[in-house]
Order: sequence, then C-alpha cells, then structure tokens
Amino acid sequence: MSSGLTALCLLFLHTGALGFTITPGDSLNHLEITESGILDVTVQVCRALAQAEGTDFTFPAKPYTAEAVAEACGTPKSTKSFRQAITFITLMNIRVDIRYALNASFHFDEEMFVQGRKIITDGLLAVKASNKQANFEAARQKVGEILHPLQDFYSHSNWVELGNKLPNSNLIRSDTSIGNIADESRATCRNCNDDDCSNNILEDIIQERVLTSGYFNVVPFSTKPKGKCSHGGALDQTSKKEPKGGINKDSFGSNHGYLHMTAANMAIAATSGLLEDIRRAAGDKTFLQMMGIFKGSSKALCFVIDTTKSMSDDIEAVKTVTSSIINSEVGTENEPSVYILVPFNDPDFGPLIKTADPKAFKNVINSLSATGGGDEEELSLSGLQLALSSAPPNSEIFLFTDAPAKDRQIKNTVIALIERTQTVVNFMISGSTTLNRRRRSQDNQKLHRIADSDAQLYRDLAQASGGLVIEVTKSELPVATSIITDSSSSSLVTLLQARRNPGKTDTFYFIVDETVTNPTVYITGRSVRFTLISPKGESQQSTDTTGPLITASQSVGNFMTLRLKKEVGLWEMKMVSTNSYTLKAIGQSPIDFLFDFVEETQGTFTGYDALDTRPRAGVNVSLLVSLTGSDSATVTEVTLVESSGSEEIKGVVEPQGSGNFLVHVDRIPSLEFVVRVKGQDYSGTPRVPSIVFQRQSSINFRASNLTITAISNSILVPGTPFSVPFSVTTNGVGGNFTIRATNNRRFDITSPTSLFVETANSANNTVTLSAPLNTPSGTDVTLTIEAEAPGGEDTNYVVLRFSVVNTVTDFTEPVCQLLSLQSNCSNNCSRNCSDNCISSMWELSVRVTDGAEGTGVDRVSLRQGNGTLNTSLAAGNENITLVSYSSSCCSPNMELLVVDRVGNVGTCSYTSSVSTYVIQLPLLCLSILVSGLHLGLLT
Ligand SMILES: *[C@@H]1O[C@H](CO)[C@@H](O)[C@H](O)[C@H]1NC(C)=O
Ligand SMILES: *[C@@H]1O[C@H](CO)[C@@H](O)[C@H](O)[C@H]1NC(C)=O
Ligand SMILES: *[C@@H]1O[C@H](CO)[C@@H](O)[C@H](O)[C@H]1NC(C)=O
Ligand SMILES: *[C@@H]1O[C@H](CO)[C@@H](O)[C@H](O)[C@H]1NC(C)=O
Ligand SMILES: *[C@@H]1O[C@H](CO)[C@@H](O)[C@H](O)[C@H]1NC(C)=O
Ligand SMILES: [Ca+2]
Ligand SMILES: [Ca+2]
Repeated sequence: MSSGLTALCLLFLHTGALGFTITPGDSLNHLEITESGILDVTVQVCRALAQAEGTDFTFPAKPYTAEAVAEACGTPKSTKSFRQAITFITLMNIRVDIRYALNASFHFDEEMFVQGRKIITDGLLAVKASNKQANFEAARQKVGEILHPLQDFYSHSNWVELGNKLPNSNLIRSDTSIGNIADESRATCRNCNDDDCSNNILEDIIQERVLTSGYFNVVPFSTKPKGKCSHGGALDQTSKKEPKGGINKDSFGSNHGYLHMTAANMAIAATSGLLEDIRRAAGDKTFLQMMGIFKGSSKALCFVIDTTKSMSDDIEAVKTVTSSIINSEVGTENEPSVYILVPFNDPDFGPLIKTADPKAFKNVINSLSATGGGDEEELSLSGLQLALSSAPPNSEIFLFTDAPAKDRQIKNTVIALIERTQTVVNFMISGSTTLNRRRRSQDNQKLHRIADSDAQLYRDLAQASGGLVIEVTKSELPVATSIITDSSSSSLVTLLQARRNPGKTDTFYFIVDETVTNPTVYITGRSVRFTLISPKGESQQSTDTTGPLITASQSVGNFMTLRLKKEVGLWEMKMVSTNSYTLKAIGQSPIDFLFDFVEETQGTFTGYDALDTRPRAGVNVSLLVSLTGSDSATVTEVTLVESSGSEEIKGVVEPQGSGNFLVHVDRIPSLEFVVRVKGQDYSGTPRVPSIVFQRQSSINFRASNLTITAISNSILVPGTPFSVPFSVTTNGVGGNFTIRATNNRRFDITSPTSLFVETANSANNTVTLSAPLNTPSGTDVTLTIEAEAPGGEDTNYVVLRFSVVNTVTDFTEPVCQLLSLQSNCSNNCSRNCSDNCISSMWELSVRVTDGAEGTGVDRVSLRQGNGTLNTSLAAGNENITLVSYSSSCCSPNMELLVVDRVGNVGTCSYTSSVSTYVIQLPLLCLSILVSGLHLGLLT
C-alpha cells in the first residue's frame, strides 16, 4: 500500500515502476487494493442479480480478473468499459498521492481523523448524487479520490495495532464517532529499538484503544508534537526526531511492515465496504453501470442534429435509422447502453436528452421537427460540445447538418473534448437538390453543397477524432446511415485510419487477425482510385465491379464502403488520388486496447499521473496501455505514428501485470499522431504464439509546448462561486496568451481573456464558475480552460469535471416499523419440513419513514427473501412508505433495503419464526393501517 505521499512503497520498489506488478510476496499498493475491492463487490452484485433473475451464476476462478468477472456476469461485451472504469478509478486514487502529497487529511496522517473522514463522506454523497443522475464518469472520479484516504487509514493509523479485525465502518458515515482519538497533547509513541519498531506504540494507547496516526514531513529538521508517532521511512524527517521510528504499514519494508498484509487486506475489505454502500444506495443495476458493465453493448447511440428548417429530410433519415437500430438490437448484445440526442438550431441548442430507455428515445426522435434557424449558419459546435461532455468515454457521435458552423470560436474546445474523451465524431453533411432557403440563387435546382471552406472545419474535427465527413445529397443520406448501424457493434475495432490532405499516391497496410470478423474499409474522398491486395497476393482494383476480395461495396456521395472477404494476414491498400482522402479499416473483435497519457511527476515524490491535457512536446512521455478481451494477450509493440506523414516513434514496453503495460516514448512526433499497438495472443499448452494482432487509436493526438495545470476541489455547491486557480507555463517564447474558459452547462463563468507569460516562464490566474441555486444535486459540469500561444500556432487546455452537490443535512437512514407479522410456519422448521414449507405462508407489513428532518424514502427493495414485495405510499402522506411482503415458509428470512433521497441506506430484517405479531398503534396510524392491511391482522 502506498503512503500518504506518492506511494512510498513505490520508492522501495524497483525501477520507476508504479508498483503495478504483483509478484508473490510483493507489497500491495493502492492499485491492487482498489482493483481487488472492485472485482469482489462486482462479483457479489452479479451473483445477486443472477439469483434475483433465477439464472445460474458461476464464480470466476481466483484471483479474479476484469475479463473473467465480466464473463461471469454474463456481459462479455463489457470487458472494455469495465476495464476502463477500473483503470480510471485507480488512476484517480493514485492522483491523490501526487496532487495532495503534503495534505495530511488525505492520508489520515497527523491524527487528521475528522478531516480525513469528511473527505470520504462528502465524496460519498457526491458519488451517490452523481449515480442518481447517471453521471457515471463523475461518480468514478470521486470514488477513486475517496478510496485513497480510506485505504491509507489502515496503513497510517494504529487501527490494526489496536487488534481490530474488521474495517472501521464509521469512516463512511458522518454521524457517528470514529473512535477515541488521541488528544493533541497525549504522547502516543516511544523510540524504536534500533531497527525494531514492533513495540513503539505506548501501552496505554493500546490498552485504552486510543486512535493515533503518524506525523510526516519531508522538510529537513521538521518537528512534530511531543511524544507523537511518526509515519516513518527514509523520506520522513519527523521520524528522525524523538520518538524515533514510525508506524506505517505501506509495504513489507515499512516500520510496521510485519502488519502490511493485515493492513492491506483490511483496506481491501474497507474498499469493498464503501463500494457496497454505494451499491445499496444506487441499486444493483446502477452500480454495475457505474462500473461500466451493461447487459447489451457498452456503447452509446449518440446523435447531434441540426433542427433548422431545411433539415426535414435528414431528420426523417435519423428517425428511420434509429428505429431500425432499436428494432433490431434491443435485447441483443448490441443493444446500446444509453441513447443521447442533442438538437441544435439558431439561436438555441440543446437540451441534451440522455436515456437508457429505447422507447423513450424513439419518441423523442420521432417528435423532432425542422423549424427556424434564421441565417445560413447554425450552432453545430455548441451542440457537439454538449454531447462530447455527456457521452461515455470512447463513444462515437453522429452529427447531422447541412449548414456551416456559426460558433467556430469553440473549435479548440471541441478538439480538447475529443482528445480527452477519445470520442469519434462523424459528420453527415447533406446537400440539397430542391429549393433551398439558404441561398436564393437563380439556379436553385442545382446541387447545393456547403462551401469547401466551411466543410473544412468539420473535416478538421473529424480528422482529430478519426471520424469521417460524409457528404451526400438528402436523397442519398438514408444509404449513408449504414455506417451508424456498423458502429453500433459493441466490439468494433480500428485496424487502420489515415488521411492524406492534399491527396497523394500512397500505400497503407493493415492486419486482419483470426479474431477479426466483418473486415470493412471506408473511404471518403472524390475520384479516389485504389488497388487492394490480400495476404495471399490476390488483388482487386476500384474499377473492378466484381473481384475476389470485395464481397460487397457501396458508394454514395464522397463515401465508399467495402466489405472484405475474411483473410488472415497483412492487407495492402494502394491509394491513388490528388484530392484529399481518408481511409479507415475496421472490424469486429473482442481484443482491443485502452490507453492514457501519464506523466512521471518530478521531485521528491515520483509517480505517474494521468494527463487532463495535451502531452508536452519535445520531452519523453509515458502511456498506460491496457489490453482488453483476453487474459492471455500481450503487447509487443507500441508506436506513435504521424497521421499524415511517415514518422513513427516506437516506445519501450514494460508489462505491469493485470493486462497493463507502461510504455515509455523518448519524444512525441511534432505533428498529429495516432497510437498503434501490436500484440500476440497465446493459446494451448505449452503456450504458443498463435495470433498476431494490430489495433490503432481512432483519435489523433497532439503535443504542446504549453503546460496548463489546474488543481481544485471537485465538488461545487449551487449558488456559491467556485474558484479554479490555474497556471500556464511555456517552454518557448513568451507574450500575451489568449485564455478561453467554457463549460457545458452554460453556468456563469468569469475568466481572464489573456495572460501575460514571460519566455520560458509561467503565470497564473483564476476562473470562477457559479452553478445556479436550483441546480439539482449530481449534475456534473465540464470546464475547459484553453491557453493559446501568441500567433495561435500552439494551444493546450485542461479539461476538468466537477460535481454539483447541494448541502446535505440528512445523515440518517430511513427506519422500519413492523406493523404486523403473521406466520403459519412451523417454528422449529429444519430439514424435515421442506416437504410442506411450500404450502404454508408468512406475511408482514412494515412502515418505512425517514424522520422529521429526513429527505424522504427514495427506494425500498428486497435484499434477501424469495417472496413478493409490494410498496405503496400511505394515503395522504407521501413521507410514509407502506411495505407488504408475503412468502412461503421455505424462505423464512427476509431483509429490506431502505434508502433515502441522499443515499443513506438502512436494512431491516424479519423472520417467520414468530407466529403472529401485532403492534398496538396510536390511533393516528390506524386509518393508514386499515387502508393498507388485512383487517383481520388487527386486534
Ligand atoms: C515546440 O517548440 C519547438 C521548438 O521551438 C518547435 O519546433 C515545435 O514545433 C513546437 N511544438 C508545438 C506543438 O508547437
Ligand atoms: C500584453 O497585453 C498588455 C495589456 O493588454 C499590454 O500592455 C502589453 O503590451 C502586451 N504585451 C505584449 C508583449 O504584447
Ligand atoms: C499565483 O502564484 C503565486 C505564487 O505561487 C501565488 O502567490 C498567487 O496567489 C497565485 N495567483 C493566483 C491568482 O492564483
Ligand atoms: C424462489 O421461489 C421460486 C418459486 O416460488 C422457486 O422456484 C425458487 O427455487 C426459489 N428460490 C430460492 C432461492 O429459494
Ligand atoms: C413530508 O416531508 C417534507 C419534508 O420533510 C415536509 O415538507 C412535508 O410537509 C411532509 N409531508 C407530510 C404530509 O407530512
Ligand atoms: Ca442560422
Ligand atoms: Ca435520511
């Protein structure tokens, strides 16, 4: 387990590793502890759901892997999104060590118990609120942040030394006592005996079960309060002062390293406990969605649609394709996990509609109509910005329009969001052959296409994301929408994606491996000729209407689709054109990769932090690559490939275990680049390399000579201005840098418009964001701060996500009151009564309330028991929920889960063993009872 500061254990580990590697006997770190807790709880949730649905569940083999758990959950198509969720949560956890290295509260150092718990409980409220709004990215970010202090508690405090065998459940509640915390003036430690620190906590502290934790400071000669324990270790200067030595259990080599495994296992149990609390508040299905596990596909179906007057044909095409996708895919493994629509017009855009209900989505799409729009240009980029900040990461968005963008000024913000969310954007641009309101020219019967210079903006955005710009007439549009159907496959992978602008003759290669099905090539461009050569050397030209390699092809507008015969090996594509073109080879395969740029942090505390920005130009950079879809696959090569040129820079791959690979690259290409991963999958025993695969990122990335950083709390209170300090550093020439700050919710924002930065220096300022008072809890807001160097050649940005959470005063769970219980079950029913238990019944009634100060009962569900549960609101009082339950005696126990509106969770259990139970109720309640119960139960 890592320390309060950047994973102290990392320093004890070998070569600059994040400590991902698990080899037997090695210490456990935050990453492994987090992953372990997530996998454990996810397995339990999937098992509970299977039981509730009456389906079989087989536990995966231990140790669990994300692949095996997704398989056991019956959701093999979710392995990629599950892996992504786990990686994101763990990176956010590790970030705490880097961002809040010297803030003792985040690590339960220096007896900051109250402060540490507040970080956890405030964050937990934010997670629950985010889940209620289906804002899962925000929920994951916060889960990672609060798991860090929670895990540190077991390493940095004396909880384990006090002999506790279970985690401290009070760390995830705010209304209870954490324990008996040592007074400021109370001594807690004595000197260690030389290297032996196994006995340095004072006896009275242990005997009186007093909680303490270690002091930590890296500044030479730092002091600590008299008699207090230190964290310990080479970096901790306080541990060199009396009382000398420390108490941390971060690794086997720590002062209390003999308790490392106990502390790490307790931290895993505490991680599970916190996740279990989130699960109970959210419900099983929502919890799984937070973890990226979906019944069908993990993909979103996401449209951004121009609804101005000329768009009625396009809207019809969207209605048709939506219906067709929903009709053919609902209930299958390709069913989208979420449906998103952002309409845009002029002067308005939005609102964003996000639903998991296909019927509701169909209705929304079907109610779209084309009106208004004023002048020729529309707010397409504003609509796209909204979609990008709300779609799950790695989504694919389709934008329909026939007009230029009116809001070009947010182009860089849109590119920033594309890069950060790794989302592909395709533009479906229609021209019109009918009377066009936009251009009252004489020859309005002619094809009207948007001007090339206007289309260029869309091409640039498509290029950044690895998407296509499909330009067709309105009557051709329905044919072109086949690309939407292709993209909805949950296992779509990119084999190759390239663009030449201006066009030139060039040869491209891609590998089709054994796992790839439905290999398909898309080409956009006008007058493009090609020769396709298969691995066996057969060839087919664009002019050959029939041939051995292309099983079906379709050409509409500037867009060509070629379905290839499946043949394993290296394919070659020779392109001939003087016009610009894009080439994209896709297929379906379970094997794919995920990656993040990570930065090695400098200074005393080394570690890796995921970037929210463009990576730095001219210096070395690292990537964290995860393979998904196979537990046996391995990465052999990672290359940064210039998108339009030919430069390729190969990285050094370091396996980290659990399908993760750290890749170090000396330098980033100076132009836009994609990430290409080659690997092998093994099979059989002994393991033989059998499959060689190659995948590529769709997104085109760029480096920058600017660095922009912003560190702030991630919870925003409605009505209170929220400050985000940021700083901009340049490696190059100084001057006035243009600053743009935008958010996706149209919250009020104040920001400087420029910032003077000296050559090779940095400067700082602050952006202030205000959420209106009526903003619902759990809303998330994405803030993008951009800095543009003088001359506009270089820009960088930072993309930050915050959760809006209202102040909460309800910290208590709803309570149950048993109204009646009637049972015909035999009291000492054991094995021999199994014959007749089915024919006897027991039933009960319960009243659930959340107290006078409470937020109200939100949800009542059955946690245990195989009977029938009915809930209703009491007549005339929406604050009382009445529950009736009846079950056969074969299921003699039941447990209710009762959740209030802010996610406080209680449980109430009952058993059939009492034959009849009737409460004397105050008269007031009688009327409620009479309406809700059998009269016969009342005496
Ligand atoms: C960064 O600066 C170097 C040296 O001045 C320059 O060659 C390079 O093009 C710059 N990169 C970007 C992305 O602006
Ligand atoms: C930067 O802007 C400030 C105020 O707008 C101006 O006074 C200053 O001369 C500018 N500096 C440069 C180097 O352009
Ligand atoms: C900028 O940084 C300096 C030094 O770190 C700090 O004193 C100052 O408050 C910062 N200003 C803003 C606006 O954040
Ligand atoms: C629950 O009840 C159903 C029918 O009443 C029965 O088929 C099933 O086996 C029971 N399940 C358990 C776990 O008792
Ligand atoms: C229900 O609770 C809310 C909030 O505590 C309160 O405002 C409301 O008056 C209550 N309703 C009834 C019928 O008691
Ligand atoms: Ca307009
Ligand atoms: Ca409550």
